[in-house]
Amino acid sequence: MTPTPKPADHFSFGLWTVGWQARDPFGDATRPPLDPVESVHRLAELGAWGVTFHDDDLIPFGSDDGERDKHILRFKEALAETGLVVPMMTTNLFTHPVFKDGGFTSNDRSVRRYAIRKVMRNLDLAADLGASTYVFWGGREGSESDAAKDVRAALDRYREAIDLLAEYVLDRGYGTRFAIEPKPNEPRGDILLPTVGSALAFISTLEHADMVGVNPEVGHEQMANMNFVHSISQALWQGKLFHIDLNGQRGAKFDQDLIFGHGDLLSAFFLVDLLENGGPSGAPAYDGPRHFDYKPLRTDGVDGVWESARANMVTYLVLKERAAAFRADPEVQQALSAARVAELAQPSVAPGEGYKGLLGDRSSYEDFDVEAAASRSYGFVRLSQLAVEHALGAR
Ligand code: GLT
Ligand code: MN
Ligand code: MN
Repeated sequence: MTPTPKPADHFSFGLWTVGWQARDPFGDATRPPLDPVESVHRLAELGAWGVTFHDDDLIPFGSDDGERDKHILRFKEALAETGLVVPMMTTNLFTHPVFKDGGFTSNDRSVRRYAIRKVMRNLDLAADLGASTYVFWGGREGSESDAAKDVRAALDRYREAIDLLAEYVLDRGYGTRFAIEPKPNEPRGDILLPTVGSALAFISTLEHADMVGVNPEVGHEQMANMNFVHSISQALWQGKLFHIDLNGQRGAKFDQDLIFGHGDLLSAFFLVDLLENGGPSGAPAYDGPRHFDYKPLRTDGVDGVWESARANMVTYLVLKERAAAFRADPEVQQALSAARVAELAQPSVAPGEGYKGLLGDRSSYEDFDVEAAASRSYGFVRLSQLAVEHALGAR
C-alpha cells in the first residue's frame, strides 16, 4: 500500500512546475496552458498543502493594474475554497529579454533598478498572501564570457540589491525571510553563487544576514557534482536551510528537473532521513515546506502532470517510511555503534581541557598506539548495505 499525501505532510508545488507546457530549447509546447486556479484545485485534491509562484506565473508580464487585481482575486478565491496556503513566492527576473544580462547584476544600470522595483512590488503581494519565504534564483545573473562581466562588481550589485530589499521588508514590517537558490549554469554559461557553499559565503557579507538563508535544489547541486546531503547538512549546521527544492537529477549534465527520487534514489533516501530523522542524531532537522521543483516529462499529457505531482509526494512518503524503519532496526543500531557514528558528536578535547591538557595527555600522542588505531575496521560496508536494503524495502 502506498501512503496517501495529506496537508500535514507540508508538500508544496510551484505553479511553474505542473504548469510547465514543456517548451524546451529544441521543441515547442506539448501541453496546453494550465489555469493557476485549476492547479490549486488539483493540487489540493492530491493532498498538497501549499502552492508557490513567480509574479509572472499568476499575472502575465505586462498586465495592467485592473487585470492584475482580477488574477489575484480569482487566485485568492481558489485558496480560500481549497485551504491551500502560499508559503513561498519569488520573482521572474529571467524570461523577458530585458533580463538577458541579468536582473540585479545586469551591466545596464536601468535594468538593475527595474529588477529591484519588480521584486518590491511582488514582495507587497507576498506579504498580502502570507508567504513567509521569498526566493531569489538568479538564473540570469552570470556570464558566458569573462571579458564581459566584472564578477567582483556584479557581487557588489547583488549584495546591494539584497540589502536594499531586506531593508524594504524590515521597514514595511513584513517579516519575510529571503532564500537564495544556487545553480552552477543554465541558462547562463556560468551563474553567480553556483553552489550552496558560495551562497552561504555571500550571505555572510550581507547587512541583514540573519534574514537570508538558502533554497538548495537537489538537481542544481548535483549538476555541480556536489553531494546534496552534505550541502544540506552544512546549510542546516549554519541555521540557513530556509527552504528546499526537491527533484531528481542523474549526474552532472543539463538541469533535468526529474520527479523526486527519479534521479539518485539512494541520495534521496539519505536526504529524507536527514530532514525527517536528523540522520544519526534522531531529531527532525527541518520543519519547513517540502517543496517540489520539477518538470512533468515532456512526453506526457495532462494525465502525466497530475501523476507526476502525486509521484513526488508518494516517493517522499515511502522514503520517509523506509528511513524510519532503517533507524528503528536493532541491527542498524548495532552497525552504527560498531561504526562509531555517535562518537563523532563527542568533542575531541574535554571541557576545560584545552590544548594544554591535550599536550599533557601522553595517551593522546606519545603513548598512542597508531598501528592499533590504523588497523581497526570502521564497518561502514555493513552499515551502508543495511541502508540499501532498507531503501529497497528488503528488510
Ligand atoms: C526556474 C528554476 C528553478 C527556480 C525557480 C524559482 S524558477 O524554473 O529552474 O530552479 O527554483 O525562480
Ligand atoms: Mn532545476
Ligand atoms: Mn528550483
